[in-house]
Amino acid sequence: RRENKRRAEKVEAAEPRNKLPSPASLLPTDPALYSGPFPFYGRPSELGCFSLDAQRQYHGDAQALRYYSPPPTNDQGPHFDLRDGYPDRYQPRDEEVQEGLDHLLRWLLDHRGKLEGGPGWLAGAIVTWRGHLTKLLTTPYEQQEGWQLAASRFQGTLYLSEVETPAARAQRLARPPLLRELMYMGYKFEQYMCADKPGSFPDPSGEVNTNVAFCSVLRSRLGNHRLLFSGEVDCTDPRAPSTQPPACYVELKTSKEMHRPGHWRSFYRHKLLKWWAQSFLLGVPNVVAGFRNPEGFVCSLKTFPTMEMFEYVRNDRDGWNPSVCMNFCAAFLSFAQNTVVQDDPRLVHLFSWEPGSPVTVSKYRDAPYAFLPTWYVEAVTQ
Ligand code: 0WD
Ligand code: CA
Repeated sequence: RRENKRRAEKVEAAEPRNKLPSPASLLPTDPALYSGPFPFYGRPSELGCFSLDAQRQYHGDAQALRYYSPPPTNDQGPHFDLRDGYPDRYQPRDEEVQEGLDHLLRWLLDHRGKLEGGPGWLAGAIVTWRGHLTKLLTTPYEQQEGWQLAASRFQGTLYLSEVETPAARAQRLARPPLLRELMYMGYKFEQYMCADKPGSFPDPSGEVNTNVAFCSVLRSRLGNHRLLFSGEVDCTDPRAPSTQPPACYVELKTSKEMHRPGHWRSFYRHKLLKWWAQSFLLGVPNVVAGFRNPEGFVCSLKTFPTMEMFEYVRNDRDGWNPSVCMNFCAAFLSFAQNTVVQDDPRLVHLFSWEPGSPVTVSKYRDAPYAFLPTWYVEAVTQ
């Protein structure tokens, strides 16, 4: 505890000078406080999409969308070498570039005039990445990693953009070589499972470039909160029962091969929670997992329907509950809506959370936390 306090003081001392007097309220995160009935969550509907190319340049189309193309099931199963091509055929994205909401704002700028419900709809909405909402959903059960979310209100809309915590930054900069390779292996699995065109086959001989991304933009509602968010989608299944997005989308994951019941238990309690939260938010019906052996080969695949994931922990005292996740997220969004009252793109409320503590708030003006870019603010203000 004393160690924590000393660390807190150090952070305080390094705090930017433009910190403003902060609201004193806190939001608790204990699961027991959020165990009510499942709140309303609207079926996410896709408003559009965009792509990022090999140079991380924005395109307002689906050019980066790939097609689900699993190996034939009649033979002995897959034998994917996930380490193939590492590091010589790997172009990793530059993680020093903090993009904030920029790509999503670019999409919004091009489409805000054509949104259903008119300009009034957007003024009452929350705009963010799906990944940020995933972190909110899993917060009541998270015991390792904290988060920081910057919030600004502008023309009524509440924008939420993640800030990398000092601990996350330190971990990223000191990432061990084995972990770097493991990250590559996740992307390599996508390459074995996806084709560039419907009806064609995967080509694992090429490069793995993690600048490339296909993002879906959706709207939904959680309780009384209107949401406009975007998430990266791995691929679409041309043979899915519904060809309508997001019902045709497939999420791909890799995980360690498991051999003991205890391994599976722990997988259901921790990993499946994250997989569920991420895919449920966007309305992705299936997650296809590739299990890798110690040599880095995927020799078995398993499809987890998103709506069946909770069944694995329903009777587990140490499991997770979707209602808790969604109720906490709704409570956080209400907390944020009530805290960020001033409409000002240069003003930021920074919501910070560390496991074992409640969510705290601090308030800043301009750099380094302001995240709505001038090009966006000016174009919308005109
Ligand atoms: O600026 C930031 N702090 C962040 C930006 C944090 C998280 C995401 N992003 C942006 C990136 O531009 C990325 O293209 O959002 C996009 C992905 O958004 P998302 O769907 O909301 O994020 P999430 O659900 O956390 O991740 C989806 C996929 C990941 O797949 P896995 O299977 O590992 O969950 O997006 C990728 C990754 O492949 N991804 C990222 N790609 C680039 N930069 C990032 C990132 N920071 N985080 C996840
Ligand atoms: Ca994935």
